[in-house]
Amino acid sequence: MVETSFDIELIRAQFPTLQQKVGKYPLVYFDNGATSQKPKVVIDRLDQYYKLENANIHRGVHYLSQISTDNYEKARKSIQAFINAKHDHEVIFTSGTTDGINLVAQCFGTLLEKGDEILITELEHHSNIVPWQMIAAEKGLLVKYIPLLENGELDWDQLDELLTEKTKLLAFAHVSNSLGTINPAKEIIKKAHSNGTKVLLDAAQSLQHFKVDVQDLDCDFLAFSGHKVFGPTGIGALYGKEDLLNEMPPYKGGGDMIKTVSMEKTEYNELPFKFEAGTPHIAGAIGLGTAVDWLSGFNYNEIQQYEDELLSYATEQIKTIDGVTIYGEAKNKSSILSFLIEGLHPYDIGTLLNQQGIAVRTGHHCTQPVMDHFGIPGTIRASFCFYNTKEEIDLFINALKKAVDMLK
Ligand code: 7TS
Repeated sequence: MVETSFDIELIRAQFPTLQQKVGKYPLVYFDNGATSQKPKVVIDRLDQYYKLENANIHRGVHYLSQISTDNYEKARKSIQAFINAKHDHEVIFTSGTTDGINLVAQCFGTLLEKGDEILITELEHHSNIVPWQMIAAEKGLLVKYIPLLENGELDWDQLDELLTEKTKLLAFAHVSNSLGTINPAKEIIKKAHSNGTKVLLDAAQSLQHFKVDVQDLDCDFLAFSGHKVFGPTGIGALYGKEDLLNEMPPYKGGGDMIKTVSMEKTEYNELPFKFEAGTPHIAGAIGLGTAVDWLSGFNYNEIQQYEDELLSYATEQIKTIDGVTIYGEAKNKSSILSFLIEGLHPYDIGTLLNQQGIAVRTGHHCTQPVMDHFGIPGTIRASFCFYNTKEEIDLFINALKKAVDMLK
């Protein structure tokens, strides 16, 4: 029995999407790794913004523009508090994790020289691989990888050897989106720093599951997406240490990121505006502020314990099905269950599960090097959130058994 001290029915009641049926089946949403559903408080906040507050920010002296600007900057402070950044201007609004990583690759990348090295891992989402390969090709840098082990953990023992005097940045996922592995971020960051290497943490899959404190971790950059932490799509944030952000040139040129522009030259604005060219996703930022305030109202220890119990229960149950292989059995693992069933195509399983109201993801999950490592084209991935229940896992397992019977 999954025990919880928080009231799961009260939590679920806040999510309109979860109240639906898919045909005659209740929706079982196990695609939280891709995006989370939104609580009513966030939906209402967006509604209020567009109904009553809509105006462009930082430019107007009028009533609505001032309200919008205040709320946008208040959202930045909410995110500062959420990740415990030292200053609010260390929080840059982006369109998501991908955008944040690209910003660092381009702007920090500008400071690097031919022959410098970027260290990433074999476990990364494509958005933490491709931007580094792009800047490496442009600047003549070398991208190196921490290798993956069979159980889904990274071979961090190789860190000392892979870090050289040329390694300027280490970038890695806090939590793997395809295997659920939780990387020992604090310890790794400390080692990288002792080599003089800066660290970017891809927190796309961690903030929704456990407390992340940028000052405690001492990461130099951290990127995350709003839509995975109960906020809107198209918004996210990049945290960067003040001195590094100041040192880096801007990412995009345009309005709001400048102090003065003449026909000859431009003087850039101060942080955080230097990195926020153009009209931003104002509603999104405000909605994200509401989402992280809402999430901060929970006790993370309870969330983590509850999700661990869900994962253990699902893992135990799925092992009763013949021919199941689980990918990712790290000791420290987040609530992601990736698996295959011998002889069956993941896509067929996903389709039959969908016909029974179960939403899972199939494919390579934008982590093709991970799939190559295991010699498979993809997996079926069930990813859980604290609004999921043991009863939903039972529905999933029964639906999976039915799908297997139909296909075998
Ligand atoms: N990094 C990790 C670890 C991710 O899981 C994702 C998205 C990203 C970066 C990119 O985030 P975005 O919001 O900028 O797209 N992961 C997934 C997934 O697992 N299924 O769909 C998106």
